[in-house]
Amino acid sequence: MERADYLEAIKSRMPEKRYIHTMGVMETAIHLAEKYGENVKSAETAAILHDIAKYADENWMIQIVKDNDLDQRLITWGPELLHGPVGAWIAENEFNIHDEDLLNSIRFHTTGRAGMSKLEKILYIADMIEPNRNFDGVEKLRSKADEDLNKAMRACIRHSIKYLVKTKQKIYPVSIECYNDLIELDE
Ligand code: DGI
Ligand code: FE
Ligand code: FE
Ligand code: FE
Repeated sequence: MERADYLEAIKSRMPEKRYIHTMGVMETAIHLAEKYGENVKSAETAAILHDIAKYADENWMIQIVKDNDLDQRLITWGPELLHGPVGAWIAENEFNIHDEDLLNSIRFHTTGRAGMSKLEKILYIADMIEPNRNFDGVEKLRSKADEDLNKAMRACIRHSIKYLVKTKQKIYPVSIECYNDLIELDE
């Protein structure tokens, strides 16, 4: 499928604001793929599909997790963490995408994980810094993303963990593993 087909397919599944966010992630992911030598088409497709499950029915998503032997902790973690793994399931089963790296980038776009691939980092970062994001500190993350992909990834996961602590949310162990994996990088 081409860009226009994917965009058409996601449009009816999300409110306009999320669609605009998705276009921003697409633009940013393509830019990062060009800059860091990743497959541009993979980055584009992953970005377009990354939030496809964001508005899916929670009970349906829980059923997907149960039926497909996904991490069962997702069931009790609340809806936010379901849409990545379930989005990857939709990409595979509805859009016939079997590129495991592309699927993983969707699967882990909310939590990150230890040992992320270049494409996974690109999508995680693009999701966080796309032009429509405007939280405190986003400019710093944007300039890091233009300097070094790993340092940008570390800054992004650090920002996420800090945010979760500040808002008193429980932290999914996979996010902690991502943080630990990157924290040893040289400043
Ligand atoms: O889907 P988006 O809004 O574009 O972005 P996202 O997929 O990165 O989702 C962000 C949400 O996920 C945000 O509300 C924080 C939440 N989140 C990320 N990691 C964790 C988490 N929530 C909990 N409880 N634990 C986590 O480890
Ligand atoms: Fe998301
Ligand atoms: Fe994110
Ligand atoms: Fe997103």
